[in-house]
Amino acid sequence: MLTVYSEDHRGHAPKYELTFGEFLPCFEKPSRAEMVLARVKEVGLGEVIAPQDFGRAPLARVHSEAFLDFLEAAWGLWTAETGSAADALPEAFVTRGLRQVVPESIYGKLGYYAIDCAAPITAGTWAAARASANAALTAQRQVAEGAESVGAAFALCRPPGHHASADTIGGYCYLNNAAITAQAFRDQGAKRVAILDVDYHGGNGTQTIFYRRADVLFASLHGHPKTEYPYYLGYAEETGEGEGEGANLNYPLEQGTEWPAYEAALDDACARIDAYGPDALVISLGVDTFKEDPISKFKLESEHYPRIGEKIAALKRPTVFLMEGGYAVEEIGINAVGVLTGFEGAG
Ligand code: SS9
Ligand code: ZN
Repeated sequence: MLTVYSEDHRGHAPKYELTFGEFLPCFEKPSRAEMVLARVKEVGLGEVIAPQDFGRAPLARVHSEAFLDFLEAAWGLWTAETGSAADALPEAFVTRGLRQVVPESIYGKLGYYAIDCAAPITAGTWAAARASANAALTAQRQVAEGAESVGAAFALCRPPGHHASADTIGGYCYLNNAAITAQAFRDQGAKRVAILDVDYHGGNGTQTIFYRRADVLFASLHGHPKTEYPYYLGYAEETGEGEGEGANLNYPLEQGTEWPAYEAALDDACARIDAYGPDALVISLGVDTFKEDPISKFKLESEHYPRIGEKIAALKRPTVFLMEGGYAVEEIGINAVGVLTGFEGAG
């Protein structure tokens, strides 16, 4: 399987995030991608190519222009206003009773466009986020134009994307790579696209972007939001709205979930995706479901990841895998690439 990887992610190495009541060193760090790349090479998964630059147009199909302007300008505005070399983070948020205005201050803008303090902006964030989206789009193009031999491709995206909505960042995410990829398939003629999100955290950004649409099915298995980030979305009763009714499937699972319950949910999601009949499949591939993950509470073991890949392969659709979360850095390569080799072995 082809891997798309850019070194530009290294320029995005924020220092601290707010987690467990403290500013802790960021869990989402460059070594994550390096470990996955090393494993891709170690198992000989296939060729590794650099992304092409698709420009801003495919990003703007999913994100608002104002949001993209903000992301591009944020670091410059931050340094100009604060003179600080620290990472840019919000200090107030637009919650109930406040006005939806975009203030002049970068602090005000950050609070308007961010949902939490886990998506710091640094000098290299915009370039890294763009390279990450370009990796996704390059993988998409390979699969869409694909010779028979390219039934699937892997974009080694960093930073991840599934918590970013049309106009918000959060949870280590800036541009929603899965949504951008699904939209690209649609814009190139796919009638229906399915996104399967297996990251531990509910893909609130992806859900929101497609919530009123029937042309993109979103199915997500994740830690139950009653106890897990992102807390305010990802409940089973969220099934879509208007034309999108029935095209949003959440599988919230309890803390401590082990393979049997996970497999049952995954089988159900795959059956629903199969019945939907998508022309293409996008996988938000997070491996923070692993038992040793430092911020998550499922109990999957390394041997289970190839089985996830086999189940995805059984759907027999053109498939783009996008790297999302996974914070047990030592095993992130084994687990993420395990899904891909499982997919290939089944094919
Ligand atoms: C855990 C804090 C989680 C954000 C997590 C984002 C995961 C992205 N107590 N904070 S895949
Ligand atoms: Zn996650």
